[in-house]
Amino acid sequence: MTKSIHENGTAASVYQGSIAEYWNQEANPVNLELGEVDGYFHHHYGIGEPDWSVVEGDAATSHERTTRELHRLETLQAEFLLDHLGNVEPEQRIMDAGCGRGGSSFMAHERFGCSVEGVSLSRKQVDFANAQARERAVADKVAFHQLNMLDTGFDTAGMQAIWNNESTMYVDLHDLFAEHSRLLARGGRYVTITGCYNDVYGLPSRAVSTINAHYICDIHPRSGYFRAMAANRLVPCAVVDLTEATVPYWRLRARSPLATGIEETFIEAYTSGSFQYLLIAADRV
Ligand code: GPP
Ligand code: MG
Repeated sequence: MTKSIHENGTAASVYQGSIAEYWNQEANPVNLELGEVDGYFHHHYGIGEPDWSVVEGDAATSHERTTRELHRLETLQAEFLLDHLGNVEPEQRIMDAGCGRGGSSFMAHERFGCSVEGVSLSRKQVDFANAQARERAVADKVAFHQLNMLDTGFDTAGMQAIWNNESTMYVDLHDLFAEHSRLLARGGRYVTITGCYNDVYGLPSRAVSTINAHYICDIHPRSGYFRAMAANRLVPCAVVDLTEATVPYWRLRARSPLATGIEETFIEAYTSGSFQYLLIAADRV
């Protein structure tokens, strides 16, 4: 039976409740084994050229070498996102919208020394990430909250920077950017890395629709980002097409024993031109 809105904690809709449920039960080895490499647990994909030697040589160690390599590419992606957050001072506060198990939040704190608030609908992800914050002895600076990113309740203009690392496809962009715009200080920075469908191709391809069904998400058109930003005082200052940079990650992942079955669909989506992997950075004016 469909759960009511209220049975789903902070979820504002039945849909959001289904997202929380997905992430509360998620335990894909492709995320957990990669995270165990160095303790940074990511829920996003990778960029950069892999060292293809990992799929060759000693079969007994190939799995582990491939896992480390996939993790390295995911970490590079997070570093690239953080490179676009601008200057953040230690006394400032920033927000990871859709923080997953907290990998990027810890990286951001280490880079800037600032306070980081991570928000997720999933109780399990929030508890996992807060346990990591305690283990790392940074719980006074990095905190995770079971909150709806569309309605966080945080103070107006209290954030110097906000990012969504592959989490915008779970929300309406106008609602999202209205809330980000409220939270960001004037002159603050917003960054997203996202998969979007390509308006030049047309409407979503079969591969894009398959990705939507796989993760229960709703991939937006590229145009939708700029429309919703413009309507909410967010002015783009950098747009980087990372499509070519992410395809090798998927080709390597397709050859890993940790593949989940969605790999060929991503390769098809990207190489057909129907889907793009973009970084968009914007100033709050
Ligand atoms: C990766 O999470 C990101 C998403 C599920 C959001 C959808 C992103 C798009 C670009 C469409 P994950 O690391 O948990 O996924 P997986 O288990 O496949 O590695
Ligand atoms: Mg993953």
